[in-house]
Amino acid sequence: MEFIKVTEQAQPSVALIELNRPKELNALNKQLMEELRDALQALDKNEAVRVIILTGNEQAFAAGADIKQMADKSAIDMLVIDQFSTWDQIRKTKKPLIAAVSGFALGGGCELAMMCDMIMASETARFGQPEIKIGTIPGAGGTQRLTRALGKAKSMELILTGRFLAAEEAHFYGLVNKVVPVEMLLPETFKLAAEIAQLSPIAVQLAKEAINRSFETHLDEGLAYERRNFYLTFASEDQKEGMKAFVEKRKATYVGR
Ligand code: DAK
Repeated sequence: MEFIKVTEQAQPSVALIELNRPKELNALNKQLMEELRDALQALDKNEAVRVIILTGNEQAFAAGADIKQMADKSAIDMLVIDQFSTWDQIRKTKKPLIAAVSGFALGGGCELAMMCDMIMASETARFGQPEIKIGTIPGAGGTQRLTRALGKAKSMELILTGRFLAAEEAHFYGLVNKVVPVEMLLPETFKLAAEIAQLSPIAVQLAKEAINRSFETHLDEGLAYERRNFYLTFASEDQKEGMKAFVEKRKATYVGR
């Protein structure tokens, strides 16, 4: 791996992926996204991992897709090379994926953070979809996910002007879960991850799937999907253990079966 760093057990059951192209503010080129796809696929299969954290560095989570790599491409090049298909893996990841964002999260960087299940932000985090300033528009879900998170008015303002949203404002609008001082970003993110990692991975995965359904379907279908996943948890040892432990007034131990 050249452009990302993966630590499988950064903390027990929690993996850490660090985007690592600092000179280019972690611009997401083809190779980086291929490495990220491969890492996510491997961690998703790794039973020792229950939660994955994705982060950048203090200056940037990621300043977008690599503009230099796409500047002179034609529409047909984009279609035929289809280098952006690697991005599909982010939303296919079954385990909880938490973005820890400091500095710039712009364009594809903002979209990448929004594809994660939760976003923890440092006080220096700045979110934006500035594609309009380089003559294009968001292409990895920005017009959809930002609008769902912020509402139409603010999303229009950001996408049509390319303005940035500061961390506190992003928190006010519900784009991020929490804003913390820079030095607390990873410790606080690990704390959140550890809380989830001790729970039943089966229930966590089914809950994540059901929440994501709410963005993809109408209410009736979403509710039916949720009910199906709820019933499915009763096929797991974890559900038996969780409910038994509650009745016996002890802490449950979840094995992921
Ligand atoms: N691509 C390539 N290089 C970048 C870059 C980027 N997005 N962002 C920064 N860099 C490079 C700069 O060129 C510079 O390199 P050198 O000149 O030193 O070689 C280095 O990083 C440091 O940047 P600056 O010198 O510009 O640093 P400043 O502090 O002055 O400014 C900045 C920071 C973040 C405000 C500025 O760099 C900037 O505006 N960057 C571009 C932000 C942007 O427009 N991002 C959106 C790109 S379009 C899709 C998936 C994804 C996408 C589309 C489709 N599908 C799944 C279909 C995504 C598209 C995009 O993200």
